[in-house]
Amino acid sequence: MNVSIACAADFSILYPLLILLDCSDLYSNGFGNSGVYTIFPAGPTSPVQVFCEMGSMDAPDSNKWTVIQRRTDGTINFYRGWEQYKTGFGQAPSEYWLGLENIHLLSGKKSYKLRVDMEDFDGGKVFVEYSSFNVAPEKDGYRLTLSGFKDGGAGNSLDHHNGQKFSTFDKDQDSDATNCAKTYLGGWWHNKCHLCNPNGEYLWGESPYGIGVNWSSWKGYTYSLKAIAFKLSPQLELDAIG
Ligand SMILES: [Ca+2]
Repeated sequence: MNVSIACAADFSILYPLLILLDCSDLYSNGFGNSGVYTIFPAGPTSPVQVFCEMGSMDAPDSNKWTVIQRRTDGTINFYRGWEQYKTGFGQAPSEYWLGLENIHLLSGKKSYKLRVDMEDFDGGKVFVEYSSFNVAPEKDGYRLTLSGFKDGGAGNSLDHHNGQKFSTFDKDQDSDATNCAKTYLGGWWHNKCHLCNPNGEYLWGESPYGIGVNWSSWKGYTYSLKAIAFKLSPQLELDAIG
């Protein structure tokens, strides 16, 4: 008994030293199952809980996704201010925002691609991918940079937000005369104002214009999605060549 406890304690000390930056690193270190794990994008003293999608045992070379944003049921309030969007909020494995600082640090340490998976309330499922994804430091407003769009049926609504700084109701860095985050009820890389609003109010389908969890190029501005998740995976060499 004492032996197993000692092993567990030793392991928890060693864990950060492996520099487990993301879910891909966890997979490489023997953690093969999807689920909630602790990663260290800001270094060994700053653990962060995330949901990892490790793919299937049948396809060991498939992408290992680190989920950075997730809406599934409306249990978490996403109408929050700058400090909370900066540091993160919510609960893995349910609904959460990993935090702009963590996302920035992650995206600076490896070359990542982004996948966004979405579901409506009628069983429809679509996605988009971008072959590169980066979030700048806070001094540049956590500016978003994307390229290499691939359509899985949802359309390119996120492109409108490419190059934008992040805005919250208490920090307006958008390109509109109004306060987009306040009008549309969610922190986002708002432009003038949005073509997608993944952090908007969770509203179960048909809903007032622009304030729901919208992806306009798929379901328009008056439909709030059932689920959406933003996830990162390191670019594979094949992706870089392609
Ligand atoms: Ca504004």
